[in-house]
Amino acid sequence: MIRTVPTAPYKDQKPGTSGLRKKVPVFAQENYAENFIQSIFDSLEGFEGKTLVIGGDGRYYNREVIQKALKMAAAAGFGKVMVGQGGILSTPAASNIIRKYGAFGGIILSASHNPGGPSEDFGIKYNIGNGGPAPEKITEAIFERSKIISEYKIADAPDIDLDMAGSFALAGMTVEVVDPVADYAELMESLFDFVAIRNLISGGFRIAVDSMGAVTGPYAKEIIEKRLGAPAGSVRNATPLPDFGGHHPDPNLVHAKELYDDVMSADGPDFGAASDGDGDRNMVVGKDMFVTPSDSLAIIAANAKCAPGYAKGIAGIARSMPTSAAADRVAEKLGLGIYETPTGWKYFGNLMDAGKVTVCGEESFGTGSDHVREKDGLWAILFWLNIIAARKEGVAEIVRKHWAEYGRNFYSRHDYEEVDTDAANGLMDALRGKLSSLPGQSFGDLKVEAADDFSYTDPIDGSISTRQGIRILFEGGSRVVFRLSGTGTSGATLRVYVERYEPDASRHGIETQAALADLIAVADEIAGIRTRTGRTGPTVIT
Ligand code: VG1
Ligand code: CO
Repeated sequence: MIRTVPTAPYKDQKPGTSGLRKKVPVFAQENYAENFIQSIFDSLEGFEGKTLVIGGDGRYYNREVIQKALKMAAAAGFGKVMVGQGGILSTPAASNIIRKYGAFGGIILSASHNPGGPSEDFGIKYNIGNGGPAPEKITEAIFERSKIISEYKIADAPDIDLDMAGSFALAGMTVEVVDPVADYAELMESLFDFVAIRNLISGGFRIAVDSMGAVTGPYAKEIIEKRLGAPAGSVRNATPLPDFGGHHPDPNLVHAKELYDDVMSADGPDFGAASDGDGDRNMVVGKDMFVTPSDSLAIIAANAKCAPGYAKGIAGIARSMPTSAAADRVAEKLGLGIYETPTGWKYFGNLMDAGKVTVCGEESFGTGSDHVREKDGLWAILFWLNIIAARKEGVAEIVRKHWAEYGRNFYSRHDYEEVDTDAANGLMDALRGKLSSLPGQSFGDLKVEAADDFSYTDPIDGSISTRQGIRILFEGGSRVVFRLSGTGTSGATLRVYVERYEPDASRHGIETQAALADLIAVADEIAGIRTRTGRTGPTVIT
């Protein structure tokens, strides 16, 4: 029995960098989730009888929304839904399942690195048939639809038991509750040299993986402990919890500090890694070395042939605009194509589908390849372990040698979180107003070469994305970038990205913030961050 329910539109269902994210109480409003899910279905065509994939990162409200989505998918006419057992699917695992089984698309329930719980964040994202996040054309259509929606359709049926694997009927549609880990683990095993990594570990190389109480726990347990033989307990915080055990599941130096401190301690592990809420981000640390995500992308690209899945070499590299140019130097040397896209994984999809790039990355702890169409935290961790096993060198040695060969791109991101929205918009508008007058101006030793608001034309389909971040480029390759976050749920978050290229190896040991101090000061001078936001410093430095 299909029920048609009248509803009134909400005006705030505009997807951001990665889907719609709101606080749980917002999502729990009457028909709020239903409206958005129906708006997704109303924006798609030709899915009658086809398969939809549904899963989430296990956060608070995950199960409730999955039940709604299942019944609405049945009412909309899907033939089958594949849903992760327990409602669990990491973002890269969902992408893999969509691709592997030729699904029409997928709904991923996650607010990624944002905290979870009754008063924290929830999110819904739609992925298309290539397994990647819906492009802007579709997210725009969903938003437009959400503004005028007047009814949704839902099957009147009992809830599906998400904890029991198997096939079930739901109002004429099949629901297949699938093992969330098996296909993904098999994919990883096909890409990396598990024998070499297993030997590395059995030879005494100690690793610690922090799943931060979020979705990667079961994946890391299966792969790192079971298949690669790391001792039990190597994976920490391995049970996905609705509130992530109170953790802020963002793998960076602030939120994964415990792991970092452990690896840096005298008798700590040789290698540490962490993943975010939905499993698409990664942080990698070795003894005496934190690997910046931008460097990680460059090093993975430079050493790709170490991994069997990439032994033939890679087609090209793509990075988001704020990500450092470390990867550009690798591309140049190896004669590979390099692409600079706006922030957000959705911009990489076309390049991968067209075979232009194999490896992609973002400064925000995101790295991935064309094995799926999402960034992939565990993939990056395994890639590092494979490189370490193949080169028989530790993290710090690999990184230092990379800098010596290519030069070092000193890099840092300063976030000002929950800033007053008007103040943040005012700051960006004022910067935009200054762009034409900046080139030629000097600030101490730094002379502005160019300044613009980044705009991207997709080389495959010609679509244009404007206002993607303000860049101030200095002579010699240093730069400062300003953007407002598109994933936050309260106030505005100002992100300031600072980068300096240093070819001289004798200067590579300088502490990052010190190496960037003059640029950080100039960023404040040009944008008036302190005066406009009332903040004396950033909330998070990565
Ligand atoms: C942030 C990151 C961006 C990333 C996005 C989604 O976006 O900066 O690089 O793609 O989160 O990642 P923003 O708009 O807040 O800067 V995730 O792990 O939330 O799916
Ligand atoms: Co994420």
